[in-house]
Amino acid sequence: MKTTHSADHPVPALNSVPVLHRGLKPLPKAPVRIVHLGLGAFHRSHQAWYTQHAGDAGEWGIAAFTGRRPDAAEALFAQDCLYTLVERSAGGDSFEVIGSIVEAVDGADVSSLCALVAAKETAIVTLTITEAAYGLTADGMFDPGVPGVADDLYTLSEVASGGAGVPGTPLGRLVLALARRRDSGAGPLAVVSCDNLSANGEVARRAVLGLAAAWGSGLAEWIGANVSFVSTSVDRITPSTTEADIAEVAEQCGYRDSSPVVTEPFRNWVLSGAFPAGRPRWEDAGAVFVNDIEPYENRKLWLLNGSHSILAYAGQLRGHAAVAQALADPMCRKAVEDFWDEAAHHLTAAGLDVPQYRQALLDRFGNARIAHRLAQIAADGTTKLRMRAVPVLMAERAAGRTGAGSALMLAAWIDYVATTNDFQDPLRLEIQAANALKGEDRVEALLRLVSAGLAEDPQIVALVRRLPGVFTPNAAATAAPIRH
Ligand code: CS2
Repeated sequence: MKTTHSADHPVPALNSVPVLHRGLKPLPKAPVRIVHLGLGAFHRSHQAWYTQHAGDAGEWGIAAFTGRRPDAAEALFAQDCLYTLVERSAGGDSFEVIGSIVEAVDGADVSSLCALVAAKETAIVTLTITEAAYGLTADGMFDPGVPGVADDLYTLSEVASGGAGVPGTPLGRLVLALARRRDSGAGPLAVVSCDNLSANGEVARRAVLGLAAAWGSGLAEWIGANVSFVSTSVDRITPSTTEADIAEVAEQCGYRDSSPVVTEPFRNWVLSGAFPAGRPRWEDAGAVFVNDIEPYENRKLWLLNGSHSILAYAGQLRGHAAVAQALADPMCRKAVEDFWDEAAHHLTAAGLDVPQYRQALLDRFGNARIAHRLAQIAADGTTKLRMRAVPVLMAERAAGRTGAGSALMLAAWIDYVATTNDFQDPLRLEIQAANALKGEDRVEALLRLVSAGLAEDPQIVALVRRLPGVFTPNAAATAAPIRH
């Protein structure tokens, strides 16, 4: 339904027009029974979509809190939390208004978070807080020394003994809210991590219990007995929204939406764990509940996310900006296929159908209408490579092979951080310090930031050291790391 608007007839706001794209008027807002931390595009294209499509959607509303900034909550609040999901296939776009988010709140509003988590009706807390926000050491353990975490440990112990203060990290805030739930007697609930980490439920449990120890008075024990940590594998490619996307929605839908989300038609959600206070019938929307999530998790983290990281670093070194463009470059494509061959040796569980999954990935990545920026994927390399390159490299070496395909992902990252200052990483300062070193020391220091085990194996260091420069044809000219 294409519409023309003029100065006399400006485009109306989304929440002021009848919502036609679901073929019905907006449903009454569902009551809040899910609290979400990390209101971003991915939550809106994935968990909010599944909740809207659950058979009992009318009973499950989401209150979503932002992370660092209030902007996304303010923009959504101004349009009654409704937004347009643009499903972008190679052949065209389709539009749907999503209404499952019923409250959008600034993450800094910790008292609202506490009130909602302490409410009896709340059954689930979902998380998309990024891999880096779990504050883990390179070996995957809880790290009390991470700056935000250290501050929160102090704040939580102060508040527990009657002092003032507000935790700053999402998990610090969650621990405070769980303490309030215990006090209110509202009973058990499920925490569902939707971040790209292996065993993300277990990782979330470790991080929450680590922080809860600072509270004392048996909070960690209460969490251990009452909070279920569900592991999930989540999948839906969702690039950041652009001004052109906003203009397209106005043009095609005839209303103004400040916060549309553009995503691919494909989506997948595999979950494992208990929901002691109930859950939406997400299976109606295609979610799958399994006992053993590890094979699915590994398939997704290695094949999809791993190849994304190769394309992000190698692709940018080769002058590409988006996934489809990098994949069309034979050199990047070969690196992806070589890594997939290695990963496939360790994806042997029944039903994984790796060849079909690889083909589907080539089709999904090749959808050039999805402008998935490599710079977006390149962020937080130290944390991501730990999940994406290291397990395959280690498994290959344990099987007596070199692991050169996985090592190339690490080498591309090592080159990438040498050629740009423009990257985001929780260990940014440490990367810059390592970059100032020379030759083998530099490679070893960078590998150590990803995983201590890599740096301590001289054969791995030697292997990775031989690879830099592969994606930079003029490596000789650019080999010297830039000074930061
Ligand atoms: C990407 C993921 O940014 C990244 O690191 O690999 O966000 C990826 O697009 C999603 O996991 C797809 O489900």
